[in-house]
Amino acid sequence: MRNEALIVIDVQNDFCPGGTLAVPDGDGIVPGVNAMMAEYPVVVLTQDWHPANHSSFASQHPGSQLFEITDMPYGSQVLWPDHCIQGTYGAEFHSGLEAARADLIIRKGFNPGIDSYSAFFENDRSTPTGLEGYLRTRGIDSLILVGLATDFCVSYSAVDAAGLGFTVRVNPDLCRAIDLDGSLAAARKSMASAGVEVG
Ligand code: VGL
Ligand code: ZN
Repeated sequence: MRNEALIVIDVQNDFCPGGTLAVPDGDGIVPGVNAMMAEYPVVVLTQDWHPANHSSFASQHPGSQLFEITDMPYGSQVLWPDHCIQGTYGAEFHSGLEAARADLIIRKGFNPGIDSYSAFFENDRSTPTGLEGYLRTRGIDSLILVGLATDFCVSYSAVDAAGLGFTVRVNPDLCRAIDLDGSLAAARKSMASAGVEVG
């Protein structure tokens, strides 16, 4: 437990009801996440943090549809509604989240040409965010992940963390999913094969 960090993924207004990429009941996890934050020696929050012209936004691809999948140089990419734009209300943490508890806030998705679901690597799965070094230099070898959304940023973060050699558990009660075309089932499968404990 002492070498374990709690990683809270993207509990931001745009992923909560009323937000531009609202996850059903996204705000329902806030009380439980606050309670967990009080119990862990190391707490990291992630913050999706896009420039207004981010290439993951359908608005940047004339003629495309929301949630369409497109080919990018680094692989396939879902085209999202504009969300979590740097400095806007939608990018702020949910007001009920006890964000002051965080030791570190790591921002991701700030490079206009590439998305970053994972807290560890951009979507090319190789450009680091720096979080691995932070955790290792603090002596952390085990992670528990909660947050939004289960099937995108939580699962990508969990799979990457397992690949880096961390022991990883996802608490599904404190996650909520977008569930786009089977994405939740796919995420469960990839977490299981990466050795992520879900429960
Ligand atoms: C997320 C889609 C786009 C997430 C972030 O936090 O799961 N999903 N950007
Ligand atoms: Zn995003």
